[in-house]
Amino acid sequence: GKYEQGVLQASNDYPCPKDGADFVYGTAGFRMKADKLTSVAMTVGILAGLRSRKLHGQTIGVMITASHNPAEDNGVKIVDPQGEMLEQEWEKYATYIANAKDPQEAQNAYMWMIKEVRIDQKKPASVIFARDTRPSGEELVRALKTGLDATGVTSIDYGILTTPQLHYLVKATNTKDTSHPYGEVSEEGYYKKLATAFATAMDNIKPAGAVTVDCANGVGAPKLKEFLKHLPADSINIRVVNDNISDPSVLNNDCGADHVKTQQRAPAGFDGKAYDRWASFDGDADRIVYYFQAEGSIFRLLDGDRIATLAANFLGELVQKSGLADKITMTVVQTAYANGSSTRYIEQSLKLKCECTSTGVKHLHHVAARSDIGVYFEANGHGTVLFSPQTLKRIHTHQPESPAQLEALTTLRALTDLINQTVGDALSDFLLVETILAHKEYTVREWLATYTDMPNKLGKQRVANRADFVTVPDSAERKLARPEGLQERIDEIVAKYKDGRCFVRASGTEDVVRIYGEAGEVFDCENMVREVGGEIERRFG
Ligand code: NG1
Ligand code: ZN
Repeated sequence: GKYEQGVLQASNDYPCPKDGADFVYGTAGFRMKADKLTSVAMTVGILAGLRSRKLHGQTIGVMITASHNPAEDNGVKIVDPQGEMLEQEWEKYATYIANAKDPQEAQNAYMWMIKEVRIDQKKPASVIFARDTRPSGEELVRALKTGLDATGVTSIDYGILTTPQLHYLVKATNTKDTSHPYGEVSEEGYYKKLATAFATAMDNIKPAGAVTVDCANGVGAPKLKEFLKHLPADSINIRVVNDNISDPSVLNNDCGADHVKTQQRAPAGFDGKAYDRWASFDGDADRIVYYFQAEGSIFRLLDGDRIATLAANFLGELVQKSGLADKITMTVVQTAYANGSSTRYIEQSLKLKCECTSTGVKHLHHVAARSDIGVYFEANGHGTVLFSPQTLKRIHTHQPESPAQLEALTTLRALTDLINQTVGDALSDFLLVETILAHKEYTVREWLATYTDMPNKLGKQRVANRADFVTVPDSAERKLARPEGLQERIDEIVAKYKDGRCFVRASGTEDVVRIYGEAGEVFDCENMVREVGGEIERRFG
């Protein structure tokens, strides 16, 4: 073979830690304390190269980030050719190579992969990579590059980027010589695509007034500022806060989308007056939530459910006004954590189809990709809109029959470029929301008033073994199959509360089971979730 010697050498340079860390490629790739991750980054270089070779030299992406986690964490994640997440089948290969205990085992694992997946080592391999602002990223990039170089992979280091920017570049690279290039293959090209689309979508429309963006002191800050240079002055009245990327200790600290969503309160540095519009990105700028304070400092969150309903509503109107209503259907995809009122609003007011999937973006993305237009968001603010290739073609070839149809169609076309269709993208989603608010002349108050959230609570409970909590297949994790009898007990508790809904599942990212509940009254909701939590603690804690 060609590169076995290289694998041995690279694995010598970056040996697996002696304490035998059990690395697992999960929903967020590999993620942990950064100092444990060096050997893993090297093996990801090897694996990304194999993946590219297997796919006839198509370009694969590697992103180094730990998103909303603390600064001392980091992560490594592989991006497939169209900007999607790594195919599930390959997660176990990534796990397998990362856990090779010594150089010999690493070499064996590599050779096993070549045979198992039938990889032609003579095929070209191409990988592009980037990292967020975490200082540990530099060392991880060196390790990654060692794995790539050792196995003859052509690579490009894009330096510091947001996660969605790397996804964009992967797709742009792989489509550049096709009849439908996704965009110019550069960071600049990403800004130009968004800026042009935003300007078109906002043509003759008055911007929605001042907005403040909390960038979690992460990579979103410099990138948002860079993007703004591509917009004509006055096209948006924006202020960027929590933009300190020189002090790692402040990254995601008391700020950012995850903090705002989970704490249900404004970030550090919040100085908004009543009804001022604020948004928060997370640490790698793939999530966004909006919020404001009502009178009496009451905090109001406009989360992923709100962005999904806003987007679905507006896109539905545009499709109709363009004269495409009988040709294009739309689906909204949510998880069980979406507020029940948002689901009812989508089905009953917007009259759209709504589907529920398991937690995790890859599940939502997959279901959304089956529709003409698929709007998907997790409540935490990660999401986007997918247009099927056929729908894109329809939108671009449709002949408008009136000036009004042309106007709607022009906006709709611009939105297909404004929306990052590879992955949730805080910057792109931000521009989408700003566009919609401007068109609809909505203030945050009017946006919130589209429907009223059910009182809800997300609790968690430590248990002896969370793997004992198994959900019923195809239930979108809303029902437990095991432990035996627990679901029946939960149903009994829920039945006591008016309009109660409650489900329990094992977290994929924390050593807890999550308990989510909704009920007609705040008091009932609190009691119901507490009662279910108590039951679990008593029997399984
Ligand atoms: P888990 O820990 O499996 O519930 C959490 C979030 C998901 C998703 C993943 C990160 C909730 C209830 N769950 O999953 O939405 O963001 O982390 O991949 O917020
Ligand atoms: Zn993120």
